[in-house]
Amino acid sequence: MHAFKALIFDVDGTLAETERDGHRVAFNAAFAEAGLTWHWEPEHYRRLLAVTGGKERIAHFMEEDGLEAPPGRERADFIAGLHRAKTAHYVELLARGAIAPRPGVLRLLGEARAAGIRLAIATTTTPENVTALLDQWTPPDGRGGHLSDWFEVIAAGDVVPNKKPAPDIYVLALERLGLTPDEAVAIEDSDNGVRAALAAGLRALVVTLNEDTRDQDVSAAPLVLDGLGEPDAPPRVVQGTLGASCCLDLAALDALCRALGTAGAEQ
Ligand code: XBP
Ligand code: MG
Repeated sequence: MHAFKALIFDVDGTLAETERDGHRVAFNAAFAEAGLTWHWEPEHYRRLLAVTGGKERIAHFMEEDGLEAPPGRERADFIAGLHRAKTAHYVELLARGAIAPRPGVLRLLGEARAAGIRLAIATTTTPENVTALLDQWTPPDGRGGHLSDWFEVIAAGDVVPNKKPAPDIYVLALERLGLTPDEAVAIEDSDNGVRAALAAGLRALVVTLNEDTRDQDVSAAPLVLDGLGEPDAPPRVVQGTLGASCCLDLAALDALCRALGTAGAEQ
């Protein structure tokens, strides 16, 4: 018996490094296609990541740089059109196999599924991006099929009024799972994600920092690593402990839940 019933994963930056070589490239392709000279370099894009949601990010950029929609175009409609084109470019890029899972992701998903732990997603990105990303990877149990089918709940994008750092998407994921916050563990990569999960009441929270988020303040999370890691390539522990485990596995997550006193599944 494990100390939690479900794992709720963030997507961008957590399951894979999707931002710099994925979303950013797709935004730039959409801008070029629309005849705009806008171009987001990696450093600029990293700063823009403070704003979650692609449409919201474009709107923020336009505001910051005093940019207007073309004459005769309504602003929200213009942004929505750009964003639709961006999504198409992103999905196309994924179909070319451009983005690999972060080390340890498929291992942990495989362990969780074999143990009957339920899987869910809570992300600000567009739903079709999530399935496109998951389904380019081979499910680790060797039985074929689609990896997206392993996830009982995929809570994504505009289905909630407020994106992260608001708690809405986690609240929705928990609601759809029919679980209380103490029965699930969240896995995130950013300060916005940490704030969202904590505000939804999820105390068992693991952060796997990456190139874009390594300088962010995620100190409110009880366990912070630089990745999930693999037995032959353990992660660096930034905060908290992996217990007796060398990388993030179910035993480490059990120990985390017990230390926090969540251990919902055992009560
Ligand atoms: C991800 C995001 C998303 C993506 C772009 O945050 O902020 O906006 O960058 O996706 P998180 P869309 O990892 O916290 O979910 O363009 O589809 O919005
Ligand atoms: Mg993220």
